Amino acid sequence: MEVFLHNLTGIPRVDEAISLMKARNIRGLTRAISIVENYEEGRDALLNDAFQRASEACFTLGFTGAPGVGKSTLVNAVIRHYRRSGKTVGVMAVDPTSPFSGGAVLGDRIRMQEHNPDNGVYIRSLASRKALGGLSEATKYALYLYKAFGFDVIIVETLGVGQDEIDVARYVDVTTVLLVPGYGDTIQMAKAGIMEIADLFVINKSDRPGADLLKKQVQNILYMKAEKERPPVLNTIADQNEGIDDVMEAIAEVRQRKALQGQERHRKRIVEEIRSSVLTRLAGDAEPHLDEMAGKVLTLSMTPIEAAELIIRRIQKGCLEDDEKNSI
Ligand SMILES: Nc1nc2c(ncn2[C@@H]2O[C@H](COP(=O)(O)OP(=O)(O)OP(=O)(O)O)[C@@H](O)[C@H]2O)c(=O)[nH]1
Ligand SMILES: [Mg+2]
Repeated sequence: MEVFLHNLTGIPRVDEAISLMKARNIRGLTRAISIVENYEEGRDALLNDAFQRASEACFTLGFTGAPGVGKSTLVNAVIRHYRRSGKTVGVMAVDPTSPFSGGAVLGDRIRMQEHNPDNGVYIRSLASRKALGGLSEATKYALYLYKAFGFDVIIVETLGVGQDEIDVARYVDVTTVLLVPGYGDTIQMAKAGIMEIADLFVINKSDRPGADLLKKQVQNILYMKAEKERPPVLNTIADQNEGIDDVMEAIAEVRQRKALQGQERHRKRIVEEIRSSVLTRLAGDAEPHLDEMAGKVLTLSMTPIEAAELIIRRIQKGCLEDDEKNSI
């Protein structure tokens, strides 16, 4: 028996979509994405709910690169890797040039079909940017829906061609940029913005001539970066499943490094907050002494440095007296 009631058309309403999502029924997610895509009434309520429930435990991965470099083939291999360890995977194929049923996207759906009967994998293409008023916005909202649904791993496939795609990369934890030998524009692409967002470079189709040369070229460009932040460059032959283990290992390392950096950044922010509180407090404590000390400096009985020293001693003495009082 169906647990959820539906309206006459059989399409879940917004509240039903939210309930289905909470019950981890995939129909809820499919419906939720449509509601967001089509700006249906109740869209904000749905998104607010998703924002609140979005799980930060989801690991989000981006794969980007020019058309045909083998993104979907690599993503397939990555899905297989995670499924072997029982993780659920949500995939989003973002293609700004294709409408929902367009060529490349349809191709993706067929190629990734091998995972469809498997309940642990959900694959969906996002509609064109026009339908959503901005590709990166659309992806951001869809990511929240995926996170609210609670996949263990979320994968976003994008064409690495424009600013929008670069923005999308900022929403995911680890971004992998795919290049292939023999594409005249790869280095050009690598130089434009993509360099900034890549956590990892994969030279796919390494069965083709020029793979080693391309790897060296990319590594040369990356020398500009500090060693700690230099993205690894790996070779794969995705359609033969070659090099995938190394990619997975590199992704895990990057994830760990970025998590540590995140903690370090957070720590630095806290240190700064404490420092500024201390300075404000000390300046306040020094305030009542400043006039008197200025007089002494004016009559040349003290230098400003000695005056500051004296004030600090007085403040410290005051603290000691306070401590003594408190301990009684
Ligand atoms: N020779 C060779 N072909 C590959 C390799 N990996 C993928 N391919 C083939 O390259 C073609 C494109 O692969 P896709 O995975 O669809 O590439 P994509 O980047 O997802 O393409 P779009 O989504 O259309 O941009 C397919 O015919 C794959 O079988 C590889 O390592 N070597
Ligand atoms: Mg593809």
